[in-house]
Amino acid sequence: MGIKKLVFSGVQPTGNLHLGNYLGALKNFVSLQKEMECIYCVVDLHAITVFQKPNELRNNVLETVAGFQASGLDPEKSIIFNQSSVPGHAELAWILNCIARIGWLNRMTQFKDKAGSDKEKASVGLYIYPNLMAADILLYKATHVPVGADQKQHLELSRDIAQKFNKDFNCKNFFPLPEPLIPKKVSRIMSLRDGTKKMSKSEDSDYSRINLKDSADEINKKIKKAKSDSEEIPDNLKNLEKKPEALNLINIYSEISKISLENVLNEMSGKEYSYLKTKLAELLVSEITPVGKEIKKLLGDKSHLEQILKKGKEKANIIAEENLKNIREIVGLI
Ligand code: AQP
Repeated sequence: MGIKKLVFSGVQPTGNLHLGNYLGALKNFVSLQKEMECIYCVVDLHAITVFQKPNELRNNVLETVAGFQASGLDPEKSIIFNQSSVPGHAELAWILNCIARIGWLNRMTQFKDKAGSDKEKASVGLYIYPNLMAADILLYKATHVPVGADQKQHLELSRDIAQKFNKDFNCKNFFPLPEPLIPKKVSRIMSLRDGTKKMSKSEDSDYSRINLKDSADEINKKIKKAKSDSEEIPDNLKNLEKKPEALNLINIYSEISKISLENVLNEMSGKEYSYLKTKLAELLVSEITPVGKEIKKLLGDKSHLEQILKKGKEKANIIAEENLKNIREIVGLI
């Protein structure tokens, strides 16, 4: 009998969901929900690895659930819940802290990026964040994990941890090795201000990202101000290699319009970037503003969002407890 396919992924409730989350993760979540059993988690324990104001955190959890639903996730089809409501995540994370090696964590580039220059001052939680992520996935024995390219390294670590656990405890195939599902074309949406950095919720400048809740006016302004290039749009991708901001805008246009990169260049080469920006802003307004309006509408009924979390928690906890029972036994915990 083959392994049962199960999808797991998480989103941090750290602020406004943006175009990177939408194209890199949420759209993928929605299409997978049609094919497989899916578990989508608002990862609040990950969020607190960096200080969060308690009231903002509570609101952001609900807002993330609203973002899930507004993007097309159906709580009747997918399990939607918040991480801290299922205690098994923290318990398994501890066990996996004892499996993962310090050398493995030292190689994680996201810690280096997020901790900045003074690593001594970063929280211990931020350092062991990838072990908690492995626990999130392995707690459900998930086989597929839709993520943006920024999470590829963490996924590889989750596979290493699963493999070492299976080997150390002589329980071959107990944990399946989770496969990353990374969108091929838009694996990484970059900042509108600096094309070498990914679009991110925690970036200071709001002009660096398109938020799902942005109005048509804000989207138009942000795209108009986005960094591009003073030369004309070229006719081949090679000429965009050293122009990450311009490439990013073209990539986003290609993804949303569903026109291949080559055809976008065929259509636009020789034109100024203002031409692309006008068309891109139009597309973004028609794709993103309905999602934003739906998020705002859903936030008007918080009890509905809390109810989604409550039902999701109950379903998730059943799977988690069943797996944890076996994990405790394998490890020798009474
Ligand atoms: N710029 C991006 N391009 C493509 N995919 C992205 N994702 C995030 N940013 C981009 C994907 O969205 C999912 C949820 O990410 P997250 O919010 O849990 O954490 P993150 O990757 O740390 O996102 P941010 O916006 O950068 O949050 P902060 O600023 O709080 O750290 C993941 O699948 C991620 O790959």
